[in-house]
Amino acid sequence: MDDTDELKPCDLAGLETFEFERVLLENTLSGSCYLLGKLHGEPAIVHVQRTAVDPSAAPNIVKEGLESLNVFLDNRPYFSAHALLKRGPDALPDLALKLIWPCTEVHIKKYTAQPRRLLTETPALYAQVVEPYISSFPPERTAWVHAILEGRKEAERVLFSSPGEEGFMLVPDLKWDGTTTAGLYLTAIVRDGSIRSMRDLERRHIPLLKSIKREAYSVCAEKWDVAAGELRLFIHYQPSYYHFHVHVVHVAHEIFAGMAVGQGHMLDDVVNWLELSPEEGPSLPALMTFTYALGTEHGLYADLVAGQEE
Ligand code: M7G
Repeated sequence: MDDTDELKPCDLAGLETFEFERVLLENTLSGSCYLLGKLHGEPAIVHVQRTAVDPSAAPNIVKEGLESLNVFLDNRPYFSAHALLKRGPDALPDLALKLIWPCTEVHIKKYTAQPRRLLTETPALYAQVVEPYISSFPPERTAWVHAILEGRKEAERVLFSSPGEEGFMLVPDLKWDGTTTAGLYLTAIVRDGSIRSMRDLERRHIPLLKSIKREAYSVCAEKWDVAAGELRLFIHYQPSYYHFHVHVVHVAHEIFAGMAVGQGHMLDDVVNWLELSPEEGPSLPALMTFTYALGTEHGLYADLVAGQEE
């Protein structure tokens, strides 16, 4: 435990210490932005976003939930207004805040607005550039994963858990604040830390991947009445965290960069590659060439570009 373990960043007093430095990224679609600054003197990223409106709560908000209305466009039949919500015990949250503290250079680069470029990663380029990059990450980078798997964090949020090397945990993703079903976003995290990315998958992992699919379907049907056909199960390559996990996202979810062609791979397709892999030797995910977009600030970008040119 170091000195900063005593400090609380994510409460009103902690946020009052925020020293703003610059806006990293602005998203006009979600009406949100990422701010860089310092909290308690340590670098911090704060994501400020308006909460999504739950369609089941919206009619009542329109009817009797508004404190005031400022109509700034009146051009019958078109009207636009700004409104303030009534306060009260049932008031909905105005903002969904996310905080990374203390944050690292990798976080800052990830959330900084930057151009994206397409790259082609052969198995040789994987061995030469990507594998050493993955191995160079200190274990603290995935400390949050181990805290979940060991039941030290987010324990009350766990939706499914199975033990042993072939086990995994299903939890609501950091990206989802639970306000709307259309925004449903879960993450299945495997217990086997030797699977760092999709490239490490082998035929023997087929039962694990199939059980992730089965349990995700079952949890989403039971808890949110969301059917299998409403769920997109996919894997990122490149991911941000090299501890294998599967994204479980409602099909109505707005498409964002992580779902772009090349970045997301359907779980079913990956299972199929494994089924088609030779009985002996490397599996198809280890033998394939992948083309995907990376931000020019990404830690792999410069070396992959140089490797491609060789
Ligand atoms: P990824 O494909 O490695 O990276 O997915 P991405 O962020 O580019 O999508 C990691 C997933 O884990 C993302 O969907 C994150 O939102 C999610 N995630 C990250 N952290 C640090 C946490 C966390 O502390 N708790 C939970 N529940 N999810 C997290």
